[in-house]
This record gives sequence, structure tokens and C-alpha cells, in this order.
Amino acid sequence: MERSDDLLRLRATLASIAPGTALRDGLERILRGRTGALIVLGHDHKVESIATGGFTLDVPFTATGLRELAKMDGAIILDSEISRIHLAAVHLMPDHTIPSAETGTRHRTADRVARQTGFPVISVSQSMQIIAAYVGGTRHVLEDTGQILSRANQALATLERYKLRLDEVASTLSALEIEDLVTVRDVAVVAQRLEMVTRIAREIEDHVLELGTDGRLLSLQLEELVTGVDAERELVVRDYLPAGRRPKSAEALLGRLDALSPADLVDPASVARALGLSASEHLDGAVAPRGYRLLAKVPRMPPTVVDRLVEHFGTLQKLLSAGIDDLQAVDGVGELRARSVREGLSRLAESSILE
Ligand code: 3AT
Ligand code: 3AT
Ligand code: MN
Repeated sequence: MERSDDLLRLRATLASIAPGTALRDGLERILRGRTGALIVLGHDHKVESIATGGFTLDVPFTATGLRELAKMDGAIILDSEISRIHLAAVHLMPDHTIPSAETGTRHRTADRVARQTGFPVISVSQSMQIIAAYVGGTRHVLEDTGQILSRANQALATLERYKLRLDEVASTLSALEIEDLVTVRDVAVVAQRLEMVTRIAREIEDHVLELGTDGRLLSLQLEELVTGVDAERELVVRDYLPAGRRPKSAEALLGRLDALSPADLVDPASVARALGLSASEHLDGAVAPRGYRLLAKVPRMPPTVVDRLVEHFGTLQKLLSAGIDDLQAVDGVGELRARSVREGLSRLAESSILE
């Protein structure tokens, strides 16, 4: 998914200070020792140019080493990989004209150094007993595992509900597709549900990242709920890509779905517009799928063969009425594969009778 650079860097930083990492261990030790710290995660000439005093160490990074060095005043400079400690007890003098809303010399320095050097800076506040990460212009305060887990579990419960609803509307769509009764609304509702599931899953992914080794169970639960959702989202878009649009533009439409505001996402008409389905006048207009999504449910079907089948037949209805011989006319489809397509589609048709 599209994400801004700052956000990507924040995620990378949160991963490097998540529970289970040596850096987090060191930060926790500093917190327990009731001293503070100012730690720059990167070392180059830019950092050197604003650093005065201190000691050059250039030793391997250890959590205990970090804790000992934090007893001294000043900043600690690590390398970006967090494998070495370069300098300690350094006085940092970032450009004081860089605006910062932080108070306290430690936190203002952390903020300015992060903005000026582009490296993440971690502060451990002695007076407030909190760990914060400064990345670019953003500040992220670390929460403890329990707090994050309780929010993550709430999100997981929501995801479970969304997923149930998605499964319902998706199987309704399958049945309508087979009977050739699909309307714009049916497609929009499935796309909407897929998008909602994707968004909440992303939120949980952020929690998983921040939880590090404490998030392993959560990660498994998430994985189980969202397997195949990304693929399904793309297949729905390709199935109903307006005629005349090149297959490449499916990505652009996914981007538009992604960019919908929460208010627009709950409105099927907005979702339909994002999918390029607005030309079909209104939500009750009939539309027909190409067949990508249902073909993907046929076991052992290589994607290239799916593409060729759709290219050849054009619509799911034509695929459904194609005989073994018709299917064999497609490049790469021999008798065996033709039979498995035929049987696979028939089985899908039988199992998706509308209630
Ligand atoms: P102590 O002997 O510990 O009092 P120090 O030289 O070790 O002094 P610190 O780095 O511990 O000094 O800083 C102590 C406080 O002094 C932190 C901050 O509130 C204040 N301080 C230090 N440098 C400045 C500065 N340039 N401008 C404003 N306040 C400063
Ligand atoms: P706390 O929340 O009290 O930890 P603070 O922002 O109030 O942080 P202080 O002025 O109390 O910060 O300074 C605490 C220490 O922060 C002093 C020094 O070890 C470190 N520090 C502050 N400014 C700098 C700087 N420019 N370079 C290196 N270390 C600094
Ligand atoms: Mn202070």
C-alpha cells in the first residue's frame, strides 16, 4: 500500500525498538535505572558536524553498554543498523532555528536532530519516564505491551466481525455472478467490505510491528483472518474493470479505493465511482464479471491460464457455458486442464445456489 516516506521510516524505527530487540532491552534498562537518554540512530558527517565533546568508542552495541553510557550526560550516537556504539556523552548542537514544540532541552534537541539529520532519535525522559521516537517531523511515544495489546485485541474483534460480513457478501456475489444477476451495488458492497477489512488489518499490523516478539500470537490471528483478502480485492477490481480500460489501470482503481475517506467508504455510490462503475447510471444497473475471481477458486489454476481464459471468453457467463472443446481452444489448456476448469466451475455453481 502507498504510504508516505516518514510513515515508512517510523515503522522501520518502531520495529528496531520493539520488544525482543537489543535496543529495546537497553531502553528498558535505562528506564528502570531512572536515568534518561538521548540516542541518535545513525552516524554520518552531518551528525558529526553538530556533535561536540564526548568520547569516541566505536564498540559493538550491547543493551548493558547502552545503559552504562546513559548514566553520563549527553547523547549517544549509534549506527543505523544498531550494531555499533560510535560516540557517547556528546553535546548536540542542532540548528536552533528549526522549529520545535518540545519543551525541555533533551526533547527539543531530539526533535531538532531528527529533523536536521534525517536519522531517527530516541529520547528516554528521566522526569516523565517515557520513551519517545522522533522520526522526521513526527514523535511517537512508546506504550507498554499491555496497553497496545488491549487496543489490538479490540481491533481484532472488529476485524472478525468485518470478515464474517465480507464472507457473506462475497458468497452472495458469487451466486449472483453465476446467475448473471449482478448489479453495481453488489460489487460496491463487496469492494467496500474488502476495503474495510484491509484497513483494520493494517491498523493491527502496526500494532504487531510495535509489539515485536510480544505480538507473535496476534500476528498469527491476523494472518488467519486476512489470508487471501488482498488478492480478492484485486480480483474484484479486475472482474469489473470498465470496458476499454487497460488491465494496468486496476492498480489505479485500487489506489482510488484506498484513498476513499471513511465517510465515502460507507457510501456504496462513492465506492462504485472509485471502481469506475459510475457510468452504469445507478446502483441497480446490471454489470457482468469477467470471471477472474471465480476462476481463482478453481484448484491448481496457474494465473497465466486464468488470464488467457478470461482474454479468450471475455465474460464469466461465456466461460460457464463453454464445453471441454471450447476450453481447449485456449493456449495452454489441454484436455486435463479443460476438464478441471469445467468441473471446478460446475462445482462452484452448485455450491453457490442463492438462498
Ligand atoms: P550539573 O553539574 O549536573 O548540574 P551539567 O553540566 O552536568 O550540570 P547537565 O547536562 O546535567 O549539566 O544539564 C543540567 C541542566 O542544565 C539541563 C538543563 O535544564 C540545563 N541546561 C544545560 N545546558 C543548557 C542550555 N544551553 N540552555 C538552557 N539550559 C541548559
Ligand atoms: P527529561 O524529561 O528531564 O529527561 P528534559 O528535556 O527536561 O528531559 P533536561 O533539560 O532536563 O531535559 O536535560 C536532561 C539531560 O538531557 C541533560 C543531558 O544529558 C541531555 N541533553 C539535553 N540537551 C542535550 C544536548 N543538546 N546534547 C546532548 N545531551 C543533551
Ligand atoms: Mn528535565
